[in-house]
Amino acid sequence: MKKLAIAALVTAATALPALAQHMKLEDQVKYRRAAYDLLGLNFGSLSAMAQDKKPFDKEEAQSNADFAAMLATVPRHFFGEGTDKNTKAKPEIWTHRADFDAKMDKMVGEAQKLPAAVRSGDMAAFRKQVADVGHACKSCHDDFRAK
Ligand code: ASC
Repeated sequence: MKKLAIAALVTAATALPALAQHMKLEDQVKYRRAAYDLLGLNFGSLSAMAQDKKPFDKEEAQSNADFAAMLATVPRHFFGEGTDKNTKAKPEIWTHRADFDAKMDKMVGEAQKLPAAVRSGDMAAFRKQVADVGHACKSCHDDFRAK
């Protein structure tokens, strides 16, 4: 069931770039916020486990990691020109788009290493990967997200 749900999400995600081009600006904002919210919930759970703020549960961690890896790919498609209005997105996203894209690439790449890190059963590797994702999130927020 879980695998099926993830497969459906992954299939849906492959059609995102074309979809986003036809969306109203405010709908793009809704879409990326929904993805970031769900990413934050899944990554927050992994982060809590990595810091022993909640017990490590392998099944939950695998689900969190699989969802985080997929959700991480979503927001970049929903930063069309003009979608900074009434948001924390800084205008620098569009004046420094290559830098923004590079930071997105880094975050997506690190998030996509989470499932293997969880499945390895190596807690040190898991903690390191969670930290690497957290740094990648923060690096983009520092430059491109208003406080
Ligand atoms: C989270 C979350 C973020 C990142 C960031 C990492 O759990 O919601 O935005 O980690 O705080 O520095």
